[in-house]
Amino acid sequence: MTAFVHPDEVRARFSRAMSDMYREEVPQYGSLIDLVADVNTQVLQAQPQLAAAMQQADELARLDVERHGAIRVGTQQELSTLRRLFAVMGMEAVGYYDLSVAGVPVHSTAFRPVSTQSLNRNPFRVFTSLLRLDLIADAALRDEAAAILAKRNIFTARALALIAQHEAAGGLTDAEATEFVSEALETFRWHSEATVDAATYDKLHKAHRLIADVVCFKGPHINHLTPRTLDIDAAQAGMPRHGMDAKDVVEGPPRRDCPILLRQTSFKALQEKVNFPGGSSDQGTHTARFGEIEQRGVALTRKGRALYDELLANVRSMGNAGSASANYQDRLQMAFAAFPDTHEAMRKQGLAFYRYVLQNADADVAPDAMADADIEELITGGMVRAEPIVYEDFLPVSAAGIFQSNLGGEEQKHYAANQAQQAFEADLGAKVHDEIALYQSMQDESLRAVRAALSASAT
Ligand code: OOG
Ligand code: NI
Repeated sequence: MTAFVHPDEVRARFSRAMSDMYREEVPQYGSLIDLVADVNTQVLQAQPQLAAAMQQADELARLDVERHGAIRVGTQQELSTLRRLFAVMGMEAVGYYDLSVAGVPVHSTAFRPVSTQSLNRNPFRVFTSLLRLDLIADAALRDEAAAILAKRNIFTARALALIAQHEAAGGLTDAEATEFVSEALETFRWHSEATVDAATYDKLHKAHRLIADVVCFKGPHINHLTPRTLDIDAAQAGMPRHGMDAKDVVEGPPRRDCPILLRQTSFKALQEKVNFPGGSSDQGTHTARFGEIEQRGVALTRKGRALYDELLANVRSMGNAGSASANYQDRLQMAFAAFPDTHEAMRKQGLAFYRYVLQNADADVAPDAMADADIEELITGGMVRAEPIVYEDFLPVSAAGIFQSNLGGEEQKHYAANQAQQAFEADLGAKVHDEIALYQSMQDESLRAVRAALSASAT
């Protein structure tokens, strides 16, 4: 029997290779990684309790390899093949994000590992957007874009063969996995030569900058990678000192004692030279690639998420100014005073998800009493601890903010709210996981394990 490389290992290799490639393509990303590493070291030194908690939750080891990336594709064929490619690395489509409301003609999902064990080994995720040509008003332009996209093939022949091999055999050998990583990498590489002439590029660019980005190049270049920081405000403040043009505001919830969901910011996309084919002397520039940082907190239940959405909407609708207005962070802070900021309160009010861990099975309580004790009693009694479950997904309003500040333009396009999850899933060739259901089952599973261990020790 041939031994297959575990998909988690293929993903870890791939994420490392992507990071190395992007560091070469966009040197500022390397500076960002260094900055984040410094900030994280300082936080862990200053907060030994946090360091211990992360150690205990098995999260410390993944901190340095933690990152996500993003790509944008143009066709059903590209999206469904990506699903098969990411499956080789144990990554599945989680969540549906409609960004048309925010003026970006795409809808998206995130490919990521789903089990706790796989997330702890390597949480690499790829936010993947599909261009919605149906939102382009001009029919001739829509057809032209579709015709250009129909001609390209974003995967190498060998990558396609290895995907098929993985599906047929159920895994890849070490040599195949190595080859797969380097072949898959080709899909995400930057190509400075456009596939269309300058006039076509300009026309598509005028329709929407994002359309040009998706349609005019050989492949879906990785447009950013994002390490995880333990203090996003410190990292944001450090960016200008390291020569980075930081985005104005941090997206997501405000700074809190107990972080929730996801906070994100980026250095703005760089202007890069573009050449046009056929020996044309035309030169242009293209703005697409940037670096981002994120700070992750506890995953919220549907109830917690509804409260988050409500508070955020309140802040953003004040004076209808969105996140661009002055005092945004202050107003955010004020509005979120209504969101409990201790883990105990969030847990008791059912706002966030926790993993229950038996920590002291032979405590001073009669075992049969423990077996049916209320979970809160067990926590108070010190037999069980509740660890926050990290939010592994994305936030549509934040993602829109990241898109907007990196498309390089001031203009805002408006599309009507246009959820099309079923059409997206048809193009993907699979249903996306409901992210909240995944957290719920992690929490339930941990409770079941605690109960099982207690009743085993009671007999
Ligand atoms: C994706 C932007 C969204 C995030 O972290 O929310 C994103 C893109 O620009 O393609 O990456
Ligand atoms: Ni991102």
